[in-house]
Amino acid sequence: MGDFKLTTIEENEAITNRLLETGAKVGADSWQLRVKNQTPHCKFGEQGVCCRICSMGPCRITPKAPRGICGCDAHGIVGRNFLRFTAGGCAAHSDHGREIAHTLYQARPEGPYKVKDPEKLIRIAKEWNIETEGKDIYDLAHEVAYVALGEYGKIEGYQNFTSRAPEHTRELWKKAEIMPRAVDREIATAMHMTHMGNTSKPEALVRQSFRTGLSDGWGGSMTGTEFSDVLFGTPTPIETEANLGVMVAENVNIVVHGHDPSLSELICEYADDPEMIAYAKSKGAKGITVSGVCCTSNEVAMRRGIPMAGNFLQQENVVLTGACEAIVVDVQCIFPALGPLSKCFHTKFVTTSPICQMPDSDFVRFDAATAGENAKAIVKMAIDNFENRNPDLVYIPDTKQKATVGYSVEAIVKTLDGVTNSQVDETGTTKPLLQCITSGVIRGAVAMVGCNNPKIRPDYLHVELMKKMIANDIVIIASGCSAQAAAKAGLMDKAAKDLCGAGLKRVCELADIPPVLHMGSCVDISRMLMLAAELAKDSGLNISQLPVVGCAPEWMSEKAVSIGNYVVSTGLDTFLGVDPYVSGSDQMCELLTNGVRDWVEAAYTVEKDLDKLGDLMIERIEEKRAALGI
Ligand code: CUV
Ligand code: SF4
Repeated sequence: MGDFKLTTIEENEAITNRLLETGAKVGADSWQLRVKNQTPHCKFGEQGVCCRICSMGPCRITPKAPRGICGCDAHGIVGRNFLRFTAGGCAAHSDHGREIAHTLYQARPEGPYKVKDPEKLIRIAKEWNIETEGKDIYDLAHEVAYVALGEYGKIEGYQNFTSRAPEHTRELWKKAEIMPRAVDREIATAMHMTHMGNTSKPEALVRQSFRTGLSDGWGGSMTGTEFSDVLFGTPTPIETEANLGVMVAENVNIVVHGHDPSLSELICEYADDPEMIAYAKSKGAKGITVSGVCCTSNEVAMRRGIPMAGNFLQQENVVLTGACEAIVVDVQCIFPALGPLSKCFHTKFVTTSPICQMPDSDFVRFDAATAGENAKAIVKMAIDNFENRNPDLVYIPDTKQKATVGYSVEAIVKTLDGVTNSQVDETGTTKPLLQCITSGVIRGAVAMVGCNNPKIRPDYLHVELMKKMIANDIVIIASGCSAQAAAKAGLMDKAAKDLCGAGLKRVCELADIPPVLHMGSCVDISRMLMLAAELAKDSGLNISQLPVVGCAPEWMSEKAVSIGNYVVSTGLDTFLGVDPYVSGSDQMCELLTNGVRDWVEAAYTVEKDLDKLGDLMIERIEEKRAALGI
């Protein structure tokens, strides 16, 4: 253990630079070059004061032109843009959830999609008052999936999953009129409200932003998480590795990228198939290595221990290794750049979803009915491509770190059972964790989430903030590209306990956990909501009283804003390191960073300075503790 060492940002940057040299050799473009061409960014866009929702515009707000042609002011324009941003994110997450529910609807005992966690299925059915007695598990799966699909367009009532939120939270939502109705309806309402000549009142736009976000977090995303668990298994702690060094030069390398585990699960299965491995050997490879990028990577890492090649801003790097036979993508966060880039190498860029179609890719339409054959064909395509590699271009950096991943709520509860020795003996609840927090052994928790963004040195804020938090006895639960940043750095290696304060270190030792817990992909931020809800219920406190905050220091996508909105609406203060294009309206800024506290007992903080951001989070956690007298 003594030789444990984090991988530094500088080391990762050196790797990237080395790979960019290969890129230069073959005339490849890169995000690093494109950023230069796009900088400085448009000021109007940055401040959110550009409107082009009708063809009288586009209108831009300046001191001399304080209103658009229709008379809308900066606050209305910024507010509408913010709501549309949210709607885009909610649509993406929720449609992903819908796809998963649809996959469950097509699950069959003979596969390729089966029910791997029947217990969870039954639990959800009971929650939703669906009769389970004496039912065949697949009949039940279809019935529950049908109801889940109906949640997207339900005629009346609220999202079923909101019943998991504490009573107090639901009261707040009702009072603020942000209780989420049908998912599709919230997205449509958002689009309708922001049509030319509708809402321009910031307060109303923020309310709908929150309601739309909530329909994501307590609707679409939770559907994605829960039914992925039903189909592919609820994650339990598992060992894996992270960073580009997980790719293997002698093997056929398949990289899965995107979000929907329906594709990657089957790719992994076929890559493991003895027949396929034999085929790979017949083509001169030693075997097949599947690794991942972005959230689809998190999904298969959590359930299968599939290694993580990298996060969002490393997606081009996997191709630049010259050793990637196929990068197979489903939906979201995929650079269109992968098409032209793959053409500079032998790499096959395989798109699979009608939702995500890109030039310069091989499109293999993936659907539940033919998924088995599709996955097999893709694995075969990668194997056949092995011999086309140009050995002169191959460079796989040997950098990687060990990581323990797979901390679903169920796994966290189970892992922490028995850690505390005293009064608490309630197993299967969050009480042991609560006791660690109340006693001060752990000061609190930060949910670290979200993407990379070229505006910030990749991973820098994620990793530095995590180091600072754990040194202060604040445990990290992480998801998305933030989790991958942690894994690449080594923070998900159990040996990272040595970087913790004495209290957290002790808990890590007793529970045998790393100080940064991998909770999954971005839709799995719904796991964090469930954990917060459980902690609140088990402690008798409101969610907003818990010494827990959320943080997305390097976020970039619309989905991240939808997430931010549901995390804040759920009562957790949320810290951002990148401004969500709202600086052009003081009224919008005021609402988001303060005003909304009256509705949901939490608000946003935007802070670009690393040290300040970290200090503010610690301060907030300590304030919450002080208010509780702990
Ligand atoms: Ni959905 S949304 S870059 S992969 S975390 Fe990664 Fe996570 Fe952001 Fe995308
Ligand atoms: Fe301009 Fe108003 Fe049209 Fe927007 S809606 S483009 S502000 S005229």
